[in-house]
Amino acid sequence: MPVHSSSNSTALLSACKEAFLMQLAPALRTTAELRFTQHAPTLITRLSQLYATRFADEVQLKNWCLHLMQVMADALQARPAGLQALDQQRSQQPDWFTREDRLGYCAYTDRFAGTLQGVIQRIPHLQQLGVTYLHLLPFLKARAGENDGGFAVSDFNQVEATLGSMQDLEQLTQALRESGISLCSDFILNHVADDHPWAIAARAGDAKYRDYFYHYPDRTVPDQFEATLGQVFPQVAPGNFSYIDALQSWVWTTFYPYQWDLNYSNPAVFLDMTAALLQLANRGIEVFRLDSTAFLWKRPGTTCMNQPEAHWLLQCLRCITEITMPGVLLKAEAIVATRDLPAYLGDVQGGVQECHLAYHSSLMAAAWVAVAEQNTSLISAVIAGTPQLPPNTGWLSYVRCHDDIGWNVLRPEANLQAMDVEQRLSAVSQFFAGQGDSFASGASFQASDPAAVHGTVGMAAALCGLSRATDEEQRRTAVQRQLLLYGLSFCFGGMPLIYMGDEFAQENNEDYRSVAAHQYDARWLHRPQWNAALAAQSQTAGSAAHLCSSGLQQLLQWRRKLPQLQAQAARSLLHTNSSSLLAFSRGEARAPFVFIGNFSDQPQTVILSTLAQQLASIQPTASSISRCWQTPDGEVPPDILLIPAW
Ligand code: OTU
Repeated sequence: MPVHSSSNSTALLSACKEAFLMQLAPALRTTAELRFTQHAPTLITRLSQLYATRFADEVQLKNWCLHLMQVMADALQARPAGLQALDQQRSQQPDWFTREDRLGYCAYTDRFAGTLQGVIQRIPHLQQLGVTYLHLLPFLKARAGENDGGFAVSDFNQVEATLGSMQDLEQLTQALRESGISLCSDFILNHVADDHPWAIAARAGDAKYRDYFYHYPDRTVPDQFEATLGQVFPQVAPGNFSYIDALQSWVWTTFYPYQWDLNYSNPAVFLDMTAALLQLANRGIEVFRLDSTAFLWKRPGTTCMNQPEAHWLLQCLRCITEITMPGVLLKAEAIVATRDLPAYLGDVQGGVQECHLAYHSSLMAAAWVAVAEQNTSLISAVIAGTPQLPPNTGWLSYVRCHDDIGWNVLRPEANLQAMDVEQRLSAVSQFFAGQGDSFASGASFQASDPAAVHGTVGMAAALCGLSRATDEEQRRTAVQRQLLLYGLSFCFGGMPLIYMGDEFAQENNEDYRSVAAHQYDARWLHRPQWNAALAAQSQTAGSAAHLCSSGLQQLLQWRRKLPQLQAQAARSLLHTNSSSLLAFSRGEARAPFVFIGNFSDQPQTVILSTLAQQLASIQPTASSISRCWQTPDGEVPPDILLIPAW
């Protein structure tokens, strides 16, 4: 639904406009005014909805809004000329990140290249892959000791000392930009570390900063909330509240006890976090991965996920970046069910914009279910439930990331299929933990009991069977499984992502077991170190690393030539004659691209006449490119990608 302003907010809007423009240098005003006119009505309406009741009267609300205008104007004034030029260019081409030649890569700075400066040295590797977007996992100053891989930030204005400095960050973003690569950084907006200055001030008794967090003197309110809350780390961080002696209170800690949830019902928090984001953007960060977006707003009697206000907060951030730095992209990390995902990308009809990109975690998890079950029923349900997206948005489609593969997001689809959900998802997680006659060698993550469904950890290659392969054929099969998953991520629609190590079929990293700050968190099993030997091996024919890297290159070459694969192109699920095939078309019906993937260990026959009935342009005479495609002789239609099965 479009956002409408009331007469009060119209007055507020013009006060804000005047204040904002007045603080800008005259040269910036014309463009800024255009952007303000377009996006500020939604911003002011949403801010009023979120915060009007938090202020004693309208004057206070107005003063707070004027303060925000100051923060925005300061950021725009301070924005380096090169970034302003990029903003201009991207405003003219708002679909720049959705094209078929876009490709993401994700790595830890230290594990990939030692330091931010080291990452500059690795740009040739990224260019060779065709990467246009690099997500470096958290690199800002984090708390010492346990810090959830940097997801417990102590200072938004400092880089972690071992990785470099803010100057290094600026040099890196510039070097990447010159190479056509956008830097994506996590912006951890749900929580800060317990040694962030706000948390320190709260502990010292500063009432202002105590209210940056949710704190309760006894268990009454926490217990009420706990009745409907889930748990992210049930084994090592059970519950959602931690007792903090210095505050003599229970503090909301959704994740680890040292990650204190920020209280976004307090307008001061929103203002300070906005300032932090804008300042980082001015260092040259072009994409923000907004961490844990689903959790931003708490409401009694709910799971405290996906609340309308969480969306309004994101919409406000979007309006703010649109006004001050429209070249910047927002990416939602919300690990939620398929039906709750599209809202993070805004509203198809109403024109309300939210994030540009969102992780499709259900698609990712369902693809792994298809590998385990050799059956595509669940992933087909996920795709059927994935709507067409608003203009200039796309999915972040991925095979693996630094987190576990969470099975719970699939419950709604699994519930609709005639099988016991608990048993089905447990079987999948046991399969990837290598039980029974499984080919996989991963592990279950945070399962509170062996039969419980939670997540799976392990590198893609290990989950695909490479580590247990004993002969050439098994190795080839494992690599083909991984290529099938990557093929899906390249074809689905959005920004595909290669997770560092997957380009060489890198296997698990067991080192974490002897690192004090990591040993309790099995996600480190799939957080590898850059392996120069493997990178070199990938140049030599015959190795699994080579099979994998050359296979990926081949897929990427295809992808770059297929405009049907840009994020906005339509997608239709196609019916096939086999429960282990997944088929969908992309693009217009007269010239579609067709993805067909075989998730079975056995060759499958695809009856092209079945597809032809669904797609006017495909003639039922096509032949196949691999042993499992038993079709009549003839040519492969150019717009059919047959992903070979194993
Ligand atoms: C995110 O993750 C990050 O990706 C994790 O690495 C962090 O630990 C976490 O936030 C806290 O900052 O649910 O939507 O493996 O899937 O924690 C937020 C569990 C999340 C992650 C989960 C996740």
